[in-house]
Amino acid sequence: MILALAGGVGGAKLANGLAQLLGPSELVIAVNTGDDFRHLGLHISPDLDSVMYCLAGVNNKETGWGLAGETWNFMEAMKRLGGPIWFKLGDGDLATHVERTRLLTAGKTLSAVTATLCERLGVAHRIVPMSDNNVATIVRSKDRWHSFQEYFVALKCEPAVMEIKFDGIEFAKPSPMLLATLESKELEGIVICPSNPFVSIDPILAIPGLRALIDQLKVPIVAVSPIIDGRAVKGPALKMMKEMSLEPNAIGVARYYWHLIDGFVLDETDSHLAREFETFRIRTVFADTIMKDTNDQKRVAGAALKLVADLRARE
Ligand code: FO1
Repeated sequence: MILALAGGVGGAKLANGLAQLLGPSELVIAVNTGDDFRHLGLHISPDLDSVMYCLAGVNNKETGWGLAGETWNFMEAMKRLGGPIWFKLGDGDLATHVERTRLLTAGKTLSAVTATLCERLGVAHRIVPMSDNNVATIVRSKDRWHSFQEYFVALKCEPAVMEIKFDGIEFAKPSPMLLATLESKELEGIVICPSNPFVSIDPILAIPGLRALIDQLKVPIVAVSPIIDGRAVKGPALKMMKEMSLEPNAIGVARYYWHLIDGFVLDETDSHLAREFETFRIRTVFADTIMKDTNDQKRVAGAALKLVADLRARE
């Protein structure tokens, strides 16, 4: 069994590739919920939805979030009423948030609600929230703290990030399936998807006790670089690295993950960095990691799984 840690668009793509190669009993995808927030009275879980829609094959491939072929009547009506329209909720997507909120209000956990939504969308693989407790990523720019979606969507990632916190993390427990997977004898490896290390992967790793649990595991941990040729495929990862004085390339990512990972999948355009990686005790492989379609996703997932297998064979 493989555990994938995912968040955002890059996470959804690799998770989908893994789901093409592994059966539902062979893969658990644990997803960041630090981006979750309440909006218009609804519980929005952007990363869970990005992964769920992608595996259901109904995702909007242009934006990376939301549904394909979406209509926007709700937003247009909201605009006429002068309501908040900064966060775009398509008509079909809105149904997901309404149903999630209805089930949560009825007392179900986010894990149970996610399993129900996945089942209804025909997703057989296990997509689980990192935690059933509320955790909210907040970012500080100068002397102001912003909620994640305010920073990401309303402010278009423009403020320079100086500090990141995960509000409520001290009370968060790993979701039951995430914990069970980490404690399972069947676990063969962990794949860290090419998601933003600071706001997608760190919230998962920051759950109290989780890092200690991972550190004592004997299985290989492999990350796929979200930075390709000195550029973030999508989102503010590279900008954040510069703002946090980290080397703004794949080396910076590897250094950030250094104590955690055994293997690193980089894009072949970064092969000139190979010599620098010799100083790390991390096995690196270079592959074409651009994921435009399902075949690309399968190829990158295959490279990550091969690296897990190679590292296991070496032990
Ligand atoms: N991202 C945007 O840049 N603008 C939006 O209006 C927006 C709406 C939205 C609605 C539902 C949803 O699940 C995701 C949405 N996202 C939007 C994406 C979201 O902010 C990001 O995917 C993540 O939080 C970062 O991983």
